[in-house]
Formats: sequence, structure tokens, C-alpha cells
Amino acid sequence: MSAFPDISKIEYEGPDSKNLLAFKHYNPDELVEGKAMKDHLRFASPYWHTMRNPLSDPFGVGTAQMPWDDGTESLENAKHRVGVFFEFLEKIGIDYYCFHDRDVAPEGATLTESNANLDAIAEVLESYQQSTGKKLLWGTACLFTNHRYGQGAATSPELDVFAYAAAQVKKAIEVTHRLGGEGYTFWGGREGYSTLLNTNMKRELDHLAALLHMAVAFKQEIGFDGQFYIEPKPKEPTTHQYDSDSAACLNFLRQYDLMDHFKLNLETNHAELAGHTMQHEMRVAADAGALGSVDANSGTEFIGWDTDEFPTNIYGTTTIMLELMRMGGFTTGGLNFDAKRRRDSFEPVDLFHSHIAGMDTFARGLKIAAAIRADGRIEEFVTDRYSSWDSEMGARVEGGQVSLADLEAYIIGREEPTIRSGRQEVLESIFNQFI
Ligand code: XUL
Ligand code: CO
Repeated sequence: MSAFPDISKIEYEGPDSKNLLAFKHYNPDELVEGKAMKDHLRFASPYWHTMRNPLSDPFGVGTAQMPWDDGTESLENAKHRVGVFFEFLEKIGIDYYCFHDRDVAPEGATLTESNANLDAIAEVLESYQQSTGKKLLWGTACLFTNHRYGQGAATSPELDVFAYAAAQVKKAIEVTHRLGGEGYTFWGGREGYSTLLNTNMKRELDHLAALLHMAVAFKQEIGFDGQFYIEPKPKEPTTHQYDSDSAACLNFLRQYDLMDHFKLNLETNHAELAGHTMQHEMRVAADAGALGSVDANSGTEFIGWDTDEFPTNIYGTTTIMLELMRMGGFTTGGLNFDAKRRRDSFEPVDLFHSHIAGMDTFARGLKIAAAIRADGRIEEFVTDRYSSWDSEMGARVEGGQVSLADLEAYIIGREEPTIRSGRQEVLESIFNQFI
């Protein structure tokens, strides 16, 4: 029985179409810079928002209509939901998905029971993957909802909580491996603190690193070759999240000798909460060779809350696509819509409208980014801005071959240095020519 009987497969109809259930820009097989749109974008849908988010807020209950869901935490209901999710993926034309262990399968009374539930659901996911060709972009463990994780999981003051989290991560990696996942994400959940009056920060961070090292060892042991990601987020739920932004994560990974094993999964709304643009976060990660995947959503800048909105800002998706194309595109990663519909968009069809909006906005971002790159003026400007460094002395400085005294000798007797205009507004105008 179909969960979306009135909706057929969403097709590309072009920019002039008035059909609300059609793509205006996302044309999966259309080539951009010689590569199909779908391979540039590698869209994924997150199980937690698409299937499990009731659209509640701190002031009111959920509004989402889910006629296929009986509202219970039974295994039968969980199995049935998987079929609905794959029908959705097929109709919207998204090839990848992501999940947390506890979104797909109910938590049992004991860890053993939870693991058995997860195995039962993994079997259903596996068979739907086989029949539809859909793939798992990444899996993860939910280490933040249950009360036991209220003071952190890997950074809990309690050893037994740490052990529980370790066991949960082990199982989630196993299942991700079984489902052919291309990656596995660690989002810090409640890994952070509210006050130093009760917190030993050094010990907590050492423990977090210890868990990640164990995860690396386990991954090697079972032959899982998916990419590990850390997903930065600065605040919410704790006051000080340890993985606050790209730079903090990279510092942590370097400090604990984990750089070879992790890349970053960057989320736009988290970048905004960190007081950065997504482009900044992506550049920091890419320059360190650590840009792995993207949680493609957005916030409302002046709200200061993780609102997980669908990305509908063309300027924003253009900058994201520019950064991705600059690094040569995704390898294991993709654009996972870690986004939920607004509380007022409560009908099942709104799942389609919201994903169409996000996919079309990214398709436009991709086409615009390609046009900006083909035009070349912005890139040329940057290259030219640093051209003084292409001199012999510039090369020697960059090669670490000169001393302060060498530079003193070089500059004495020269004319006062001149600088050129940064032309920010010119560049913004050029950028806008393509929007
Ligand atoms: C929370 C968030 C998570 C991660 C996966 O803000 O982004 O859903 O993406 O745990
Ligand atoms: Co996310």
C-alpha cells in the first residue's frame, strides 16, 4: 500500500514549469563541467527528520501528519516505516540516506534488546537497498536523547556511561558496515559542558579521543572502509560544545593524532551558530584536506538557534558549490538535508515540497558556481592579488629559506610598499551577475 498515493515520481520539467511537484532546475543527468548533476550533488535524506520528526517545538506538540505511522515504538511499526521511507526516496529521486541507530529501530529495555531491534531493522533496510539501489551515505549512533547521556556520552563523568556509549558506537558501526555505508558520523551530541565548576575538561577530552581511537581500531578490525566524520556544532545542547567549529575539530584531531582517520561533516546551521559563514567552515576544512560531507540546511541568522531549515538561499548554495568544486567534489560525502519542514508545513506532501525546494536551490547553486568558474574573473583577481609572492623572494619566503635579517636587507632602501584595492564590491557585483 502506498503512503503517498497521489504523488508520482518527481520529474524535471525546467524553469518555466508551474507544476509544484516537479523540479525546475535539478535535472539529475544534466552535465555540469562534464559531470552529472546527481554526482556533483549526491543528495541524501536524513531518516530522523524525514520519518521521525513530529514537528513539535518547545511550546507545542507535533503537527506532522503521518498516516502510515501507528505512533507506537513497536518493531512492526519501525519496519513499516522503512518501506514508507524508501517509497519517498524513490519518488523524490534521492539516492542516499543517513540514519541514527535509534531513529530506525526502537531502543529496548536493555542494550541486548536494542541491538536485536537494530539487527531486525537492518535486515529490512538491506532488502530495500537491494530492491531499489538506494545507498547509505552514513550511519551514526544517537548518544544524546536517552537520560543516561544527559551529561555527555564519551565525555560523561561516569565510566559506565562511557562504556555504554562505546558499545552503542560499536554496534552502529557494525550495522553501517553491513549496509555498505560510505561513511560514519560522530556528532558530539552532549559532548560539552555547562559550567567548569563541575567539569574536568582535560579528562573529558582525553576520554573522547580514547573512544575515537577505539572506533578506528574497530573499523580496521572489521574491515569497514567508510570514511569517519566529526560534525562540528558550537552550542546547543550544552553551553560549550567541544567540537565547536572546523578549526576546533581540526585542533582536537591533530592534538590526539586522529587526523589520518577523520574528515569533517559540516552543517550550514552549525556554521552560522559558530558565527561563521558555511563557506569559511568549508575552506578551513578543505585547506586541511578534511572536508568530507555536508549537512545541507540553513538557519535564520538572527535567531541564534538550530532551526534546521531547508536550504532555499541561492547565494548560500552557490558559495557551498564553489567550495566543493574548488576541492574537486565529494568522494565519500554528499549533501544530506539535515532539515525539517516548518511546523506549519505538516502534510505528507510537504516532505516533497521541502526536498524539491532544497534540491532545486542546490541545482541552481551548482549551475551558478560553474558559470562563475567559467567566467574566471574572481579567481583571476585572487591570483593576481598575490602575484608579488610569485617573485624569487616570495618563493624563498614560502620555502622557509630566509631569515628576518634577509628580509631586513631586502626591504631597506626600497620604496615604501604600496597596496592595491581589495575591490570587494566589484567582486560582489561580478558574483551577483550570475545569480
Ligand atoms: C544535530 C545534528 C545531528 C547530526 C547527526 O544538530 O546535526 O542530527 O547531523 O547526529
Ligand atoms: Co547535522
